[in-house]
Amino acid sequence: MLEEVLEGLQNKNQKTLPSKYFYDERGSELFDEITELQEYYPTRTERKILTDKVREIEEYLGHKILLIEPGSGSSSKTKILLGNMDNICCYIPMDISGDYLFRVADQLREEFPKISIQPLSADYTKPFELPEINPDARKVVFYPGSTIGNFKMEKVEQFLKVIHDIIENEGALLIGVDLIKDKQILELAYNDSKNVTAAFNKNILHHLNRELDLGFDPDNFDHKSIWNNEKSRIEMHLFVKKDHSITVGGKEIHFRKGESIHTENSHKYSLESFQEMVGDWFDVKKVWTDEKNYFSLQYLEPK
Ligand code: AVJ
Repeated sequence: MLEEVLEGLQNKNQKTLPSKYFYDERGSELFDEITELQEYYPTRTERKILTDKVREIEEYLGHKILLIEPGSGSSSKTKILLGNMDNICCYIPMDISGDYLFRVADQLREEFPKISIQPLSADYTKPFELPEINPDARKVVFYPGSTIGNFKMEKVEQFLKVIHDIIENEGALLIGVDLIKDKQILELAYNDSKNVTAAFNKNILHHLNRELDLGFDPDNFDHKSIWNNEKSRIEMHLFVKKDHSITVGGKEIHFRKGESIHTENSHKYSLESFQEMVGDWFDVKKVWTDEKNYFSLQYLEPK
């Protein structure tokens, strides 16, 4: 962790921090709050697509499904599928944090007694193995939230390869993909009026202070998210308000007034650019969108 943080902060042109460090307990709470904000359209829109299209989704997925969800968290969107489809025999929620995962799994067993719930505590960004349950069921990976948009290009490829291997020839991938739209709508979704996203962004500093005993003063930074049109992504930054320094692993890091720490990328796609990105591994077989074309849920089969 120290090494990664130091590497990002020693970057000459643009300081960075790994976005995975947003998510301590407070960070997860703040993210949940973000998903309920008026300006943050993705969660609401994806849930509506799932609810409205569940009959069609059921048809595409086939009759005996083993549903696998990398990074399942509270499984809140998955409940829409589990509760409304009759063809899911088993569900494998996956997360790095085991405690929370097993607690959620117990709740799911109570809520969906007919579905076999088999949590798997693993890092899905690296190759992993599934427990050998129901070999005749069709393996379908569910990856909502447009989380794929947070990955760097190498990580996208790695992820697609891992999923392609896991589902085998007969499986499928059901994935949430956020779409390009007006810059103003995008920027508001990541610069909300209640400053919840600002607190979420600054929480990375609190988290690192605690874990690595660093001396970040979050008040020395301003949150701002910017649409980068060339790279088709929202970038979250923490802008330095005044010159100051902190010590990280014995090294002094200087922050110049006006520079920023780049903390997250959230890529947005057109239907074409997404198809092209996954094209070496998957065929897009069906796309569902909302009426404003803000968000899409896509059904992919392996090549
Ligand atoms: C976790 C990928 C769904 O990129 O929209 C929300 C993270 N960051 N607001 C996104 C996030 C700031 C979010 N995802």
